[in-house]
Parts: sequence; structure tokens; C-alpha cells
Amino acid sequence: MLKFEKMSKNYGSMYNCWLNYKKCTNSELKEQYRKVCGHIVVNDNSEIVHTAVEELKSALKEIMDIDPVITDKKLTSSYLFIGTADDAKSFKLGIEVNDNLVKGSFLVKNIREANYISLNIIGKDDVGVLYGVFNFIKAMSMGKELSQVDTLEIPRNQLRMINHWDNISGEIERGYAGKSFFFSDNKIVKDMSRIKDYAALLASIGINGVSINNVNVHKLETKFITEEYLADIEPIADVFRTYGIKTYLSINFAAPIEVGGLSTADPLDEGVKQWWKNAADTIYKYIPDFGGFVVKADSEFRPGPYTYGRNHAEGANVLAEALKPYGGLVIWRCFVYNCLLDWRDRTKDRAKAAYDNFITLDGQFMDNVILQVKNGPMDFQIREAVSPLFGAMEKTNMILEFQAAQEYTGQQKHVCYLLPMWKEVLDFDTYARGKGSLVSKVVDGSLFNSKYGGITAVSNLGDSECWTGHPLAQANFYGLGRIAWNPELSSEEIAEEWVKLTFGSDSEVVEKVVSILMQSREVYEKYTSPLGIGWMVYPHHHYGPSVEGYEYTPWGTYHYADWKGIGVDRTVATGTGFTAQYHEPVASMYENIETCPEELLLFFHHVDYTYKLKSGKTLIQHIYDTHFEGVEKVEEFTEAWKSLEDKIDEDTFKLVSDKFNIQLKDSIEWRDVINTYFYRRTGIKDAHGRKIYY
Ligand code: GCV
Repeated sequence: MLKFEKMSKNYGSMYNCWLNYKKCTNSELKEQYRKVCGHIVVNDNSEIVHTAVEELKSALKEIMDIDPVITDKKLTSSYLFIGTADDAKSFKLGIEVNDNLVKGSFLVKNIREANYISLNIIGKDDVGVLYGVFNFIKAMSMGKELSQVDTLEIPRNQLRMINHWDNISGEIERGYAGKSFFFSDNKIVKDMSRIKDYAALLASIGINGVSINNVNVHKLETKFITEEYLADIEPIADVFRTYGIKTYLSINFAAPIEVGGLSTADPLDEGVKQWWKNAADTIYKYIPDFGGFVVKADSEFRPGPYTYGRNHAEGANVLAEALKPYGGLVIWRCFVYNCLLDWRDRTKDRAKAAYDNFITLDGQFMDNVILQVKNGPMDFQIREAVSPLFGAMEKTNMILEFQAAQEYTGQQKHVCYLLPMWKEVLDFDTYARGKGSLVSKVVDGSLFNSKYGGITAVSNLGDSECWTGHPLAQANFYGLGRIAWNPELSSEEIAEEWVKLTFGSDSEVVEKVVSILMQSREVYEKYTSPLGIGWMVYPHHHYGPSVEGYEYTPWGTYHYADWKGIGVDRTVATGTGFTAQYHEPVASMYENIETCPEELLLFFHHVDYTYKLKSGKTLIQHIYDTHFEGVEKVEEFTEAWKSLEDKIDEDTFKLVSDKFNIQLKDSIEWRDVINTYFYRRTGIKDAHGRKIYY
């Protein structure tokens, strides 16, 4: 059985994230746990169950001071059983586990016999055992009574993934938490200790797939699917496998030319087809459970099938055919748009692009292709509409792509808990099959009965000590796993779990940190770009306010502000016609300015600054007010955090304080740049006479 040590380096407490075990000081509780967990009954016969035993042992030791005896015999005194449903049968536990449960499901059940108690963690399969064990560890960490840990958990989404945008140089595209922990100096790392720690974090929140390299696949990374690199990728996949995680690679559509020496990458060319088949054969020799390819094609100058006059289904299917014999998947991104637009041509609309490129292909993809759709039709803005593609392709598998990396949401210098936004997307009703056709049901496969589906996010991780640069950004990482497992969880529940597991259960800490997290997205929105218009950032690095930074560029990211009004008219009546990509009644709701949700007003309509909002304020006054409020809120956050000084470890306290100082300074800049811009444009004064520069 393969063994890797965890990271030996003595990092601070934020390194362990929510697996930051603290000693239990409640002696009654310790006694309860000691009685039952002193003996673990397990048939330690698989790599993953073995991982579960190891994780459980270290948590019991660290939290409850228990060194359990491990046995493969059923006992007649109290014990903790861990095993699969089959194990439960062979141990004759008398606990029925429904045969229809999906992979990864688990049951935790206390049973009181006449003279003893057994606690049973039973997985549908070995990975279910591991998830069950982590669930139990988290309950124990949060100080739950043993009698309260019973649960039945079934993951809603089959694919629960994370996409790294890591380059072999060690740099991370849109990385705000240091360098890659997979790659360094044009090499794949050899020391697996941090990757093992990562795998534990991932499994503890149910993530089961990781693509390790950037979707913009450069020269060396193009060769990852060849023998030259696979021997070095194999150990990563080996570590992940012990935690029930599959490894995926981003590929370059032009690889047959760039590494294969062919003269074409035309997906219908026989030589190209064979090349991809050979590539798949090689990959699976090294990584027998390889997950598949993630593909960015015909997007932002990446090669793709359009070069050969082929469509995206033809492009994806050539890869799918190669991976099919091995059960591999092609995760094909829909972030396809023309990034060479003419800003003068207002009939063109980037928001329409993904739908327009894919809609006619519904039903043409092989069944191991999954389309990966960004949550919004533009690009991970602080507020934008939900992508209409989710409701549009009934015969195609789909996975929803979020961005945990805070590219446009404060770059992990600002606190911005993204779960409220992600929940809005999942709860969005597409009306594809009438009322109740939520995005969450599209991507979990239940609405259209799709074969595959799930949720993924662009990673917000790097080699920073706390993984995410800003310690509070860990909540997004944690939340990704939780929401992918169960989209019904509320963002507040998730925040509370994360805070308790990370900082402990002190009620003041829990209340204040949860409150900061829960308000943070709206606060960020208040001092940045208003009412769904997005952008207004510096081009390229995307940090800080530059109202016209993207205005006269080819990227299709405009706000069309002039002296009279602002916003993109995306109506059918007078604008780009984007609203028609939604089903009714959503299309009409957005089309009509009266019914368009105000937070998306400028995403769908071009509006005069004197337009009266439902609050009774004019648009311009709303802009001024929200920008002042945003900064005031950051001041409140800073104060709230300061008041926790005695309750948070010194390093974390200091790091977060430093981040708040940056956020405060930069939110002031945002406020002043935005307010000044609109004051200069309109000449309309703030009703409250506050300082606006001119
Ligand atoms: C990986 C945005 C980002 C790019 C990113 C791209 C994508 O445009 O700015 O860095 O490229 O999205 O999602 O492919």
C-alpha cells in the first residue's frame, strides 16, 4: 500500500484549515468518546479505507487523546465500526444500507445494545467510508455529543471538482495565494507531502476531481500527456487516489501538431483521431483511474476545432472517443467568445456568445462529454446574470464553473465570501421544464436526466501558508466542497461550520466572523461596479478601479456610460436581444425595466442617471450612497475583527488585520474613483454634500 507522509514543516494553525484539531477540554465529552472510540472495528482492506483509518486515528488522538485499538473482529463491548456496506453485511451488523445510494454516500448510526454502544460509519463504497469518517471528525471537532452524530449523507452532484490554473513555471494564472504546489521552476514537484495534505482537505469536503494545470496550456504543459511528463504526474495521481480523488489534465487542442508532429489537429482527420487514442493509451498506463481532459478551445486565442471548419461537438468527440474505453471524461469549456470585438458596434454582445456557439449542438456530444459553463455569461463578475445556457441544452451533460480565485472580487486581499453568489446561481430558476427548473437540478443531472454533471471552481489556492493568501478566503474553498455536495445548504450554515472548525466555537468569534463573511459580497459590490454592470477594473491584472479601463477595447466588456446614462441594453426591443436566450417568464422579466431585478438593472438596460429606483433614489444618488456605505462597512469589519484579538491566534489575527487595512485603503480608492467619475460625467451633486472630487 502506497504511503506518503504529510507536510512535515511546522506551519501556523491556518495551514490545517478546517482540519485544525483542537484538544477537547470537556471531560464528560471525552469520556463519551473514549468509551466508544477506544476500539475501531474495520476491515482495512482498501487504500481508501486505510486512509480513513489513518485520518481517524490522528483526529482521535489530537482532539480526544484516544489511541484506539484497531481490530477486524466484531466486539461485544463498545466500539466504532467503519466500513463499506459490504463490510457491514459480512460483519453481520444488522444495519441495512440502501443498495440504490450513489457513490460516496454514507450512514453514521449509533446503536445501543443491552451492554454496549456501537457507532457505525458505513459507506456505500470505500470513498463513502472516508467521507463518513471526515463527517464524524468534523462533528467531533465541533464538540457534538456522540449521540448527535447520526446522519445519512448522499452527495447531490456526481462531479465535485476544482480546476487549477497552475503553470509548470510555478506561476498561477489569476493566482492570489503564492505559487503552485504542484509545479516549480518548470518541473513537477517530487515532494508529495503538501499534496497529501491537500488531498485530505479535499476529501474532507467531498471533492473528487482535480485538474492540476491551467486551461491555457502552454508549450511544456502540452506535453503532460506524453511519457516525458506522465511519470512525474503519476505520484500526484497516486496520492489523490488514496483519498478518492481523480486527476484530470487540461490539454491543448493543437497537441497533435505541437507534440505529435502532425500537420493538422482537425478532429475529423484519421491521423488525429489515432493520435488522441494513442495518447489516451499512454496516459492510462501511468494513471489507470485518470479522470479525463479539461479543454479550453477556440477561446482567447487558444486553438480549437473552428480552425478546421469543425464545430465544438466534433472537437470534443474526437477526445471523448479516445477516452471512452477507459471511462474518461471530456470536460469542454463553453467560455467561447470573440475577444476582438469593435466597441463601436453595439449590436454585438459578448454575453450572447456561449449560447450562440453551443445551442445548435445539443444532442451531438458523446455521452462522456460534459460542457463546463461559467456561472454567468460574461466572466465571474461580482454580479452578473446567470448563464442562459443552463436552461438551454436538454440533451447535453453540464458542469457549472465558479471561480473561487477572486480575480474580479478582491484578489484575496479583500474579504469576499462567494457562497451567497453561488447559491443565487444554483437557486436560479431556468424554467426549462416549467417552474422549479433550478440550475442546481440541471447540473446534478436530475432535470434533464443527464448522465454526468456537477460543480467545479477555479482554485483560489497556492503555496501560501494558509493556502488561500487571505485566511478568510478559505471559507470559499470549504464552501465549494460543501455546496457541491449539497446545494441545499445555506451559505450561512456553511460559514458557521467553517468558522467553528477553523477558529473554534466561541460564540463571539462565530457571530462576528460569520457576520463579516455574510455581508462581504454585498459590501464589495457596494464600493465597486454598480447594479450588475461589472468590469471597471484595470485591464490585464483586474485589480483596482479603472472605470474606462475596458471601455474602448476589443474584449466586449462595456458599460456605455456617457453624460446622460449608463448600462448595456440587452433587450430584444431595442438592444442586443440577449434576453431572448432565457425561457419565459424569465426573458420578459429581464426585458421589462419595471420587472428587471434592480441589482441587474445595468446588466440589462441602459438607464438615465436620473432614473428613479424602487428606493425612491435616483440612479446617480444610489451610486454615491452605495460607495460611501461600502467603505463604512469595511471600517466596521476592521473594527469587528480588531475586537477578536484575544480570541484568535496571533499570526492569523495579524494577517487578517493586514488584509483589512489593504481592503480599507483600496475600498476608499474605489469609492473616490467611481464617485468622481460619475460626478464629472453628470455634474449632479451628492444630495448629502459629501466629499466628491472634481
Ligand atoms: C485561464 C478570464 C481570465 C483568464 C482565464 C479565462 C478563462 O478571461 O482573465 O485569465 O484564462 O478567463 O476562464 O479561460
